[in-house]
Amino acid sequence: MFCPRSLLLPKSSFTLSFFSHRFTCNYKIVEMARSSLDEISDSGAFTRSASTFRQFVSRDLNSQFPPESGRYHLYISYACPWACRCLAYLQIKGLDKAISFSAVKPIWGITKESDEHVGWVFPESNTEVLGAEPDPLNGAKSVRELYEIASTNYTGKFTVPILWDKKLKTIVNNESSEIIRMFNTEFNDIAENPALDLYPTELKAQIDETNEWTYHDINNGVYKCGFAKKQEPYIDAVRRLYEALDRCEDILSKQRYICGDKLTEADIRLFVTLIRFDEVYAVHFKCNKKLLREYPNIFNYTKDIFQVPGISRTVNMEHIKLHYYGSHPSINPFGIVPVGPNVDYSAPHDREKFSA
Ligand SMILES: N[C@@H](CCC(=O)N[C@@H](CS)C(=O)NCC(=O)O)C(=O)O
Repeated sequence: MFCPRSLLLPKSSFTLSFFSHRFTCNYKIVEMARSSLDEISDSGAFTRSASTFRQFVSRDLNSQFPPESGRYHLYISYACPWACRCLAYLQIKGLDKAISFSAVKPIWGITKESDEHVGWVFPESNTEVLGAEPDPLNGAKSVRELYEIASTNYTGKFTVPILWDKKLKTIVNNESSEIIRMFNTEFNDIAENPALDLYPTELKAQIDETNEWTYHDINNGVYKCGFAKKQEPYIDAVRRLYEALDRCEDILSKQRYICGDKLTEADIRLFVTLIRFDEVYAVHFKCNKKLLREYPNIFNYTKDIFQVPGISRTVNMEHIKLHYYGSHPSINPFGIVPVGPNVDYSAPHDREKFSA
């Protein structure tokens, strides 16, 4: 049972605190949660809901979404780890000329005048926030508007990333784990780096197995720590997070990458969380049992991935910090952004020792 907080009611209807308990009144509401902050179960634990748009760009001859150059656009936030996985693929597969992309403003804002919903919004000009740009395709003011263009009866969250089809003016897919699979294989005729295979046949089982625990305990695990509304689910999420990080440290003490001696999808998926860890999650999500910098192998590994050509362009620490510290008033009511620690991930690392 979810406890919807940001319901789509006219501003005048009720105060939000009215809804901070289990919702039992008869007024017209939108049933599904509208923001990650609302996805809290009765036990106080954060429970992420599944993505909705799940179509595939495919090289199959009768595909509704063939991999044409210039046809698709990736809407991202530089703050969002899930969106940045996709951006990382765009860069390292050499797809940035074939697939355009743009970033929203880092701090959530009101998405519509008529209600209270807060989410991703576009800036009014290219100069308003460096790195963010107005919607180049639909002139939308918010990501919510894109969902409303794509579907008239959508009731889910208005999340990034979005893979948008310019031709059919719709969302193809809003699930990053699937978008990266498409980018890995389906655009190889137009990719500048088609030979790079981050999900090779011989490693598929190992990558899937690694993704399973890294997703639940690390990628999503930090959110479970940060969004928990009761002590027990927080403690449980922290325990699992640090067991998983210890497991990574052990694996990375023996090999360069998380699935062996080759960069794979599992590394990109892990990296987007690790790069945000000391700057944000350690403070904002209370993941402070140990810093990333206290794990020598994970720390060097994070630098190693950051230095893969193209990856550093996907890391905008200003947007990352502005977003988390500025968009979750229930966690950080005054939106103060901590000044540190400014970790230098471009500094030398020791990971080449494994390639000798
Ligand atoms: N399952 C999605 C999750 C995407 C997601 O949760 N994105 C967050 C940003 S990090 C978002 O857009 N949240 C908007 C909201 O909660 O309203 C994926 O991996 O693509």
